[in-house]
Amino acid sequence: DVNVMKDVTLGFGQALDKCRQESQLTEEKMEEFFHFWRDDFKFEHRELGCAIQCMSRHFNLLTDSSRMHHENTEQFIQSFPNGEVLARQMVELIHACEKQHDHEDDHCWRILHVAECFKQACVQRGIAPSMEMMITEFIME
Ligand code: BOM
Repeated sequence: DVNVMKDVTLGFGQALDKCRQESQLTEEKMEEFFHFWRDDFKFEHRELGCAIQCMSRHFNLLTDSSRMHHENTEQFIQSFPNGEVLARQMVELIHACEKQHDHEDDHCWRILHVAECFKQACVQRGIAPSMEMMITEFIME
């Protein structure tokens, strides 16, 4: 459900400010985290992968080898309203994307490519929120 994805993205995005410095992700490279869902968003900056790694760590969603921690990620998603309707599906989508990119040794690059793959999978399944929804909600908060 696109509403759940909107809430999870905004929740996850709360860690962006904290992670900007250590990942070197400038506002020029990504202004707000919800821009992730823009149709024309380009996954080209390694710094974004580093920032997603830092943000995931912040919520304790990664294992020691910087892969998704399945149980913690499922619980994190379930902590949002109606999160249980998407939690399993999201964990499965991310895991399928991890398997596709497992050969990539650099954690930041791998996570960037996993994130892009995850977005594409969400768009295909119709669970990606629209930018209109994201902006409206972001302004209301
Ligand atoms: O192998 C490393 C796993 C990293 C997961 C990357 C997933 C991409 C997340 C970016 C978008 C997030 C929106 C919601 C948060 C879901 C937890």
